Amino acid sequence: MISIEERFPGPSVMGVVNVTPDSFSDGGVHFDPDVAAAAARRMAEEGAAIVDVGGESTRPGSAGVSAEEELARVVPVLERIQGLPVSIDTSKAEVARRSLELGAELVNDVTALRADPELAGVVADAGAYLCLMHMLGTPRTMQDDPRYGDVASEVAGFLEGRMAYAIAEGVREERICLDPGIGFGKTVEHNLELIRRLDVLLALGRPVLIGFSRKSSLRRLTGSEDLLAASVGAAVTAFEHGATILRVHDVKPHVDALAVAAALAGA
Ligand code: HH2
Repeated sequence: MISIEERFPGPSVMGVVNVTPDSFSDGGVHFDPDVAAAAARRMAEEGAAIVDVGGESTRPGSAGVSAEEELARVVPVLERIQGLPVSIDTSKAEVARRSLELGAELVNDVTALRADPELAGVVADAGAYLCLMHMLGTPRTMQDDPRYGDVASEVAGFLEGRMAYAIAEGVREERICLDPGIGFGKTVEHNLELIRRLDVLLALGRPVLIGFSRKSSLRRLTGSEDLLAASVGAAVTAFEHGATILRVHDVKPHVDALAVAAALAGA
């Protein structure tokens, strides 16, 4: 299998398909498997390089769901979108295993392999791609007064450690991408600093994924309820700072904006 940077050259758009009743921005919208599958197909047509299917909300305050419930949500969707490039947003080995059998090629774990001791082995055995994301605390607690000394170097240090763990468990380094986890235990200023100083994370030598789409920092910065323009602005800026995979809810406007940003950058 080719390296993740060859498979997802910058800029690559990852379209979000949340099969949950309670996600923070699109909860309930794709809860029906036919609707979720149609949304995934449309995202691929609009230029998404991959669609990220998730059955567990990680919004601030959320408690988590069982593997059975998560499987019941995502499997009917994955069965309907065979042949599309798929990422599975899960922290559970059982969910990842079944999703990889159903054609997923990337495991997106917001806990960076801390939640389930078997997940690293599942990813390694399948030779799947892996996204390791930083989160301070858990979704239940993460927005309770998050504090850092130097947010950019602490996040990079954490991800360096999780990458070493993944590699020790048999995941090939060239399959791994890193994500500072915008909004996961961060204030608005922390999120902005992480993008401004993305070079600190890029210094680890792995591609960086950013998910700024529709996050509450954008609402705080703009005062708007419609976060589309704010999301596109954040994604383009993240790309200009070196992020190559952009996780977004509104695929077409991001694909268009990033195509122009890439052309202007001479990429
Ligand atoms: N953000 C969310 C979920 N998964 N994965 C990565 N790698 N990076 C992110 O920034 C990220 C993520 C939260 O967004 P969303 O999926 O829209 O909401 P919810 O977790 O409530 O389903």
